[in-house]
Amino acid sequence: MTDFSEWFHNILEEAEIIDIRYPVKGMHVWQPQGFKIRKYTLDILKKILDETHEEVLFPLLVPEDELAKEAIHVKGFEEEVYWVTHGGLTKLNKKLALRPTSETAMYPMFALWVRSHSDLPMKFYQIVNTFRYETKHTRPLIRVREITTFKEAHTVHATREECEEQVQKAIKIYREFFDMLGIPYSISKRPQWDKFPGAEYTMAFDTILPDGKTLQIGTVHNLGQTFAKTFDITYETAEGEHEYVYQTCYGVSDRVIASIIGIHGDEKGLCLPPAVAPYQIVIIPIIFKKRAEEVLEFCQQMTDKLKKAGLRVYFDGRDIRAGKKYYEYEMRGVPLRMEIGPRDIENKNAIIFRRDKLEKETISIESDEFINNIKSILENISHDMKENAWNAFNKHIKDVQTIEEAASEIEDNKGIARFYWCGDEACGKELEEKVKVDILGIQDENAATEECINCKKPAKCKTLIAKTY
Ligand code: A5A
Ligand code: MG
Ligand code: ZN
Repeated sequence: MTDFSEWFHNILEEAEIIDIRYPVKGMHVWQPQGFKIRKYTLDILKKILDETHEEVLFPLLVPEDELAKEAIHVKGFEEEVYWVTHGGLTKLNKKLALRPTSETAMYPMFALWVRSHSDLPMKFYQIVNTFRYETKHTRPLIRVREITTFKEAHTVHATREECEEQVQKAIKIYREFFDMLGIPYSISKRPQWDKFPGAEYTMAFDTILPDGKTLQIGTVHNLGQTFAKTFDITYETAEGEHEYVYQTCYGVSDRVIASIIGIHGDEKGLCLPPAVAPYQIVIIPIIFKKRAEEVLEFCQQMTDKLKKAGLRVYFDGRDIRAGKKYYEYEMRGVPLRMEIGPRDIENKNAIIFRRDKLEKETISIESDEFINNIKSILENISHDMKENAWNAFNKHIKDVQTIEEAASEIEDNKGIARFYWCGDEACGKELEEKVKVDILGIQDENAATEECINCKKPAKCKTLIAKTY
């Protein structure tokens, strides 16, 4: 991929994922193909979350006074909030914000819901659109002003320890989610100056897109008691005392879909993990003048059989050249293509083409055992795509000893540099300036005997730096 940004825009259009011509900057239209990928991605996430969380749905509009209550939080979002000021021709007494995120919509209600220690923990999530008037360059799915696919989870706990444990549980949930999509990631604690407004600390997942820039694809925030104190969320202990709760929240967005597209795609277009592909298999009849009916009939039966086995299958019986269809489904990223002609029917064979490896093989379709074979090929595809993506990712994350090495890692090798650091804000900002990068975050590591790459003072941790989206 010579120019990722151009490739990305082209594929969104050609594969009919989203239409970016909607006449509001940073807001786009999901088209049927994109919507299906989004749906299957969310199905995976919901399935994981539903085991331990409950789904809710809060209003889009947040009253100005609630939004303004948590001073640090509102400061962090003040430049990004869209306001509703009128109802028809009537000026509203109280302005209403389009949620940039839902803490200030949810937590006044949490204050009513949480009564006693026996109500806790509470774990909720919702999948909604949120609005952020982003001033940085907007990009489809990557930095949008209407985040259409915002999954936010919010949890409430009695103790600091349990809250801390929830942060780890959320990290585990996101690991599982990204693993199922074959998206590689690094996990680090954001520096204090880059944490979520109002959080005690923020843990972030970052992936690397093909241009070498990192993309934050998920965050987990430990909110401590900050919001509990602002919104007066308390519970009664077994001893009858009133205590403030501890809270976490964590979110992912449309960026997950951007990563699926960007990380697995190649020169031929999309390459979709079977878990989220709108169609996992496309069946193409190979038709000659004779026996066309027979082949079409056979392909239809094959389609029904595979569908019955729970697979998402599309039978393309259009009367156009097979080569044209191949090109189209390769571009659309369908994981498996099955080609069936008159000779295959005679020999009880089919040709299978793997989108990820661009390799063909002949499989037997003599007995219905072949369905299990196809399922295991799809599993291999998922496995190989994930491994391939992680190999590429690991090549672009390097431990370095000097600032020069860090700079050349980022310039030439396009990725993340990792090194010892003192943890000091002034030193960190100087580093960001020198190498023209952002500090992604820190990873705790025994650093007692090491020195900071920049100021040479004793190191406290390892840090990751990269060019970021
Ligand atoms: N309430 C918490 C969960 C929250 O809002 N966290 S957050 O601000 O970090 O956003 C969650 C995730 O949304 C981020 O990790 C990032 O992946 C994504 N995100 C943030 N702004 C975005 C934007 N303008 N466009 C697309 N995704 C965005
Ligand atoms: Mg922002
Ligand atoms: Zn330092």
